[in-house]
Amino acid sequence: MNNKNFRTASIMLGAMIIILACSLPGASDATEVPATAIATDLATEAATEAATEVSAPPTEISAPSIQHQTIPVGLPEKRSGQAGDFDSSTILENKTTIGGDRFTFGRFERPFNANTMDVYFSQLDIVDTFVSEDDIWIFGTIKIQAPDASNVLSGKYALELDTTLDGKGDWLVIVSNPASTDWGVVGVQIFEDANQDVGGEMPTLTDEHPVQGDGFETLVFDQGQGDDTDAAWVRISPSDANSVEIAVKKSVLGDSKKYLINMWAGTSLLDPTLFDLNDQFSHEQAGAADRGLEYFYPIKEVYAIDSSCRMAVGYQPTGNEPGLCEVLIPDGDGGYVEPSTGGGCALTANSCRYGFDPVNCCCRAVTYVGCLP
Ligand SMILES: [Ca+2]
Ligand SMILES: [Ca+2]
Ligand SMILES: [Ca+2]
Ligand SMILES: [Ca+2]
Repeated sequence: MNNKNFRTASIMLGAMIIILACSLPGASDATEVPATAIATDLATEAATEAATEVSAPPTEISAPSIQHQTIPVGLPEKRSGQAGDFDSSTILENKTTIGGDRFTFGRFERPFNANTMDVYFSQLDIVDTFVSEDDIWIFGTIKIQAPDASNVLSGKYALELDTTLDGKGDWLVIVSNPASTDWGVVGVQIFEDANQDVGGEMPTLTDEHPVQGDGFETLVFDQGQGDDTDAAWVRISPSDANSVEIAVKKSVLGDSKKYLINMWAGTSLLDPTLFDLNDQFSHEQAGAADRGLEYFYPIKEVYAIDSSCRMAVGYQPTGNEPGLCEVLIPDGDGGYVEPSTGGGCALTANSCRYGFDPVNCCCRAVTYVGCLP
């Protein structure tokens, strides 16, 4: 390359560099938007976007389009059933034996932590259950021992209904962390076992072979969403801070006039897909709450859960229904004897199948706090 050509090339190259430089962002050109302005715009845009993203969910939640038509008022005075449940509140203190925990029979009394069983959860300890009805609703009341240390009902509470009377639950109405004495649908869900695999081959009892069921798999009502927006409700009883009241529409459950009902309290183990718990876990995995069952004691993978026995509503049970509350069934050998009306007690320990209460002169029931009616 001679000098002239080199000079020309250098000039052209210099011109190109100037042109390129002028077209780069940040070059000193009055028509260009300053970089700081762009940055500010971007930041504002990002902030607006972020603000929109953050504020979007509350907007959706705070503006539900659910229009409720039918809201429960109060519970009927007349009860259709009552079943007490073991009160575990003094177990740790007195080192006494827990009653009512029989894994293989589908009965749980485990308002404690796993393995060490040294923490008691009063908000998960069912002590009494009630059922009542009016023309529209079935009401289940779960009375627990006491709210937790923060004075709240932190947990899940559920009604399980067997409307086909075969011992296999058909419906689970479950509520989470009830907090208000006003009826509401927040945290309320209804699940159905549409494919009827709850309970496996041996309803209520532990199956001989592992059950691969999906529990209550069909969500038919979710906090106001569903075919009936008013299907189920919850409140804390306005007259008793220890009682959770759950209302479910009869029409949603197929208008069954006869059914078996039991109730639950729990946390993560009270999961619709884990029913029946005594089919999904082995006895070895689940453990036992009763010290007398040495091989299985203490509670292990199935913990922080309580269940009540099954009450029969709308019909006279035979007494052979699986999981049924103990009912008064006189029998030939050591059956129930009416207490004498005069002084003294006509009953002895031999009169009672499940324990004798000499103070009140009555027969105890395994699943009943107090005496049989
Ligand atoms: Ca129980
Ligand atoms: Ca209990
Ligand atoms: Ca079973
Ligand atoms: Ca199922």
